[in-house]
Amino acid sequence: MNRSPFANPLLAKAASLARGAPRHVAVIGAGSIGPDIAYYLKSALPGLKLTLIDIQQPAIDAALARLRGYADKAVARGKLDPAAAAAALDQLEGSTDYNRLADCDWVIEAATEDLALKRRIFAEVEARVGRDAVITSNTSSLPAARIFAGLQCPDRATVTHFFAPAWRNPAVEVIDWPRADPALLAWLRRCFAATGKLPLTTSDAACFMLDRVFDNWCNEAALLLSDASAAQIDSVAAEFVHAGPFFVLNLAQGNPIIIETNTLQAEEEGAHYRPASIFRSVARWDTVAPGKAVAVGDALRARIHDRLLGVLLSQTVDILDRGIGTGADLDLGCRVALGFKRGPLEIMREAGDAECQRILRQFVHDRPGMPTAMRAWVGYQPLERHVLVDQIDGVKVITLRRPEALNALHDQMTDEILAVIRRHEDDPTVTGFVIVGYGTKAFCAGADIGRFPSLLGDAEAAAQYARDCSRLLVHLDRCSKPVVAALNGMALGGGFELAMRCHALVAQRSAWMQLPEVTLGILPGIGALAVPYRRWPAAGAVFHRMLRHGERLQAEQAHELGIVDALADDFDSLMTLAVAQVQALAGRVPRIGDASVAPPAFAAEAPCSADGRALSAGVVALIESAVRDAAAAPHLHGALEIGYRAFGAVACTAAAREGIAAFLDRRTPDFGATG
Ligand code: DAK
Repeated sequence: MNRSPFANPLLAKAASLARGAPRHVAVIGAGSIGPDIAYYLKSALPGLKLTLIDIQQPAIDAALARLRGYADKAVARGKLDPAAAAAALDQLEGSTDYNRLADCDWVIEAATEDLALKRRIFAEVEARVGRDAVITSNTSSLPAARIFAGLQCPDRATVTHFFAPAWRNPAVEVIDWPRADPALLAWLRRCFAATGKLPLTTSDAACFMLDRVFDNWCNEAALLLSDASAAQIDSVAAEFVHAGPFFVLNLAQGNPIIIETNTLQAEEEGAHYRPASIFRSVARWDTVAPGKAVAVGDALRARIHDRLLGVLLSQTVDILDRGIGTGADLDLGCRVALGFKRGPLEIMREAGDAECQRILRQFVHDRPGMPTAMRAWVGYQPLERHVLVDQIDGVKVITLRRPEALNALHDQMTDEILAVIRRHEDDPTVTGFVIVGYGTKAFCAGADIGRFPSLLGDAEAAAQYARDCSRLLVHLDRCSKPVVAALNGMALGGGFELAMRCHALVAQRSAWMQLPEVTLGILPGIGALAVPYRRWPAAGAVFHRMLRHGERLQAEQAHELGIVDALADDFDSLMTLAVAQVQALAGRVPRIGDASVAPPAFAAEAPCSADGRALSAGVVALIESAVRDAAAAPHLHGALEIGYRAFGAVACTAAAREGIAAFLDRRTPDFGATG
């Protein structure tokens, strides 16, 4: 499984791939998912020519109207400007004529889940497209080996499994089946990652990785209906998922899908996968909406809980034992594509080994034939969940991967970065490290704001948390091997604080930096009050504005100020520069100076954000005094300590409570009454 040389798909350089960006894509099937795939592609690649093929003209007309509706809605909500919407709808056509495929470089089939139909379509496609055209099928269950058995050139074909709604849901499974050309897989993975998707490589098992989880989760829920109502089962499932299985089945009209996919699994792997017979007699489930619950007695709750967790554990160990996907991808995919609150391996870790083993033992007893663990329990946990690790020319590339939160840092991610550096620091074959963000939008959107509410109100605990969180940064201060930050997009708050402790920064021209903490009623507690003034004293006035007003700093200006060492036009050159910087710094890692510094005085200015919103005067005053005290401190350690304590102080303010709550409630904070 996964023959790609890189875990981060964007590290496969464009020039190394056999194909360039697609120019003409056809999507076959104007039903439910085809048009959504088309809209995703046209939004991400507006210059692309896209042809939607179907045998029914009314279906095509309805699909094109749907796409126009999406674009209109996005403009009305301010998510898309009218010019971008017009570009997304330009060069978009529908046709019932397969001859329109002739000059396509990629054909995506998204017809009904019917093996014979799909094979007929691919025969038609292959008769019309050129030898180099890529062919992919959007199926949630049918193995590539079956679908493409009749193709003359199967090496250019694979399954790309999208998730609803395909224009917005980033997950897409890319199936690595033996006959697919590895270069095709590398191209598809890069193409998806470069257009905002999250490609997850899986092997060619029936239902791949994520549908094995989803289908069996739903099937198990249906089997439990002999003991409990759909509403009770969904109420208990809320511990694990944002929406219960029956609610989702109603939403997706999913009963026939479970019948199909579980019948396929039963045919391939045994009768224990047979779909619950009730799926054939019920059209709509009587259940509760997410956030609502019905009463469930303790004994019944425990039984439902254990069966649902049982099927999740059973599928998880099976997926990992058979190498269908990786643990990190499974966790991420379950969160992003299936709406799980935590990935199954995270749930396993939190529940503890003994409890999980008890539940799995009971589950395979109740459901004979279902998979059980084939190796020691501890062996299932991945080394890293939130970072990817690659190697280029003796340099370890650490990719921050939390696409659902723009790569925001949390404790586990910080610990993983530190663990990777520690693991390779003494390895003579490793020259140093590059840290980069996953995707094209963000290096890192800062610290995970969801963590902050628990820090408010206790100055000592908040300051201690800041100290604890700084262990990675303090390690970088002393690290003997160079660590370079490659800013591939926005670097905000704690993400910029991480970058400023790296030994060099390189950035794409489109990248930008910001310290938005003051707009949240807090302050940056892990270095930004102290480090920039010691490291780039000439940029003191710029950092004052960033700290007090949350002003953005564009990569080009940061380069002029000497904060960013080199600029790149695109991701490939960024990585080349970053690796070269590591090599150039080997054996002469620069250190942040200890000596006190004299930053410029703060001008008397109203506390307001760069876009004119009123901020908290109290928080601005805390920032200014901490900057002055930290600059005067006789050594870096003391200056950092001032920042930790300032964070403790700000955590006890009404402004912090308001700012954090407003972000999490998705509203503008009102600092009018907070001081
Ligand atoms: N934390 C958690 N989730 C985040 C996030 C963050 N920092 N930034 C973005 N996200 C999530 C969004 O909530 C959204 O989730 P869903 O709504 O899809 O569930 C998803 O990422 C995509 O974001 P948007 O939909 O908002 O994307 P847009 O392109 O529209 O906007 C944005 C991008 C970056 C302008 C916007 O997301 C934004 O304003 N995000 C917040 C950025 C921010 O304020 N970051 C700084 C955080 S404060 C300390 C340690 C560290 C720190 C302080 C103390 N101690 C240990 C004491 C550091 C503090 C910070 O970093």
